[in-house]
Amino acid sequence: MLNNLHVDDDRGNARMTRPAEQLATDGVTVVRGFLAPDDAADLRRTVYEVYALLTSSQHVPNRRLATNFRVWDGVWLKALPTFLRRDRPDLADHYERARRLVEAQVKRTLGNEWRFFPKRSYFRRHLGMGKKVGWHIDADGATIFKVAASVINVWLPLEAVGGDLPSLEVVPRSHTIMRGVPMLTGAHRARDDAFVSAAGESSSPQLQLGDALIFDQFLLHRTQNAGSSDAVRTSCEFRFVRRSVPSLQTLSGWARYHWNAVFSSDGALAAAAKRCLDTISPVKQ
Ligand SMILES: O=C(O)CCC(=O)C(=O)O
Ligand SMILES: [Fe+2]
Repeated sequence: MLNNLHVDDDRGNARMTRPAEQLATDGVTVVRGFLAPDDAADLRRTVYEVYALLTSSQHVPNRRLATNFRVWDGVWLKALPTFLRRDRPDLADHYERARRLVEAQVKRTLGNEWRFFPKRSYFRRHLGMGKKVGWHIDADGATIFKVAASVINVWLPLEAVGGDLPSLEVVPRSHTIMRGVPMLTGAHRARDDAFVSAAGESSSPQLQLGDALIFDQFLLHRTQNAGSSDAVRTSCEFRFVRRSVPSLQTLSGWARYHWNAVFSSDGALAAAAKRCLDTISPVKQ
């Protein structure tokens, strides 16, 4: 059974559940029926209503909520409750209930130490192949590592994916490799095909409404190359964080991250040098 965290062995010692174990070894796990059918349908309805509300809103007071929605049809969950509470308290209650359910399921499936991380959680509406996201890890691609060392994405598609609509394509076990690879800090934080095929074989799981794909922030993944140009797929990216004792690997990751942020050709030092040069020798018109 997937839902018990502590399975006792013959001597009564607790060990990890299969999803927790698989998440640790493969960096990714699929949990079928993560949400019960009614709960999944409620979540879907709620997310669709949030999209309808944001689409029809003349003014969204929170700037980051408004910008994410305008630029990539993303809904930033940190600002969502306050926005809903003001205009649609009924929808705020529905969202809160769904979020709590997801959190309870994460704790039950993976352990009590995981906490919801709204600052890096979103709904995403993927409109056609134009919005396809290329190969990346969330650690640098979604600037997660900057904020926390141990983070997972509980990815819940609100339509069946892996057939007509794109699932996520993942490279199992790539999280171990990627923890040892310098993170990207510039505007382009994608990895190319050659890099990814050297990291291992990929797979694109078929998922139904209610299934969850849960993965580590260092796992290589992208939007599956599937679906027509007018495909619409909506999904939830609920990220969860846990306290972790900083390991040597984590500390060297931090060091590498900040080293890159300062010294790379598009990092802070390069930007400062450019500003300085621009001041000394302004471009002639
Ligand atoms: O929705 C997609 O296709 C990409 C999502 C993604 O990269 C993520 O949830 O981290
Ligand atoms: Fe991602």
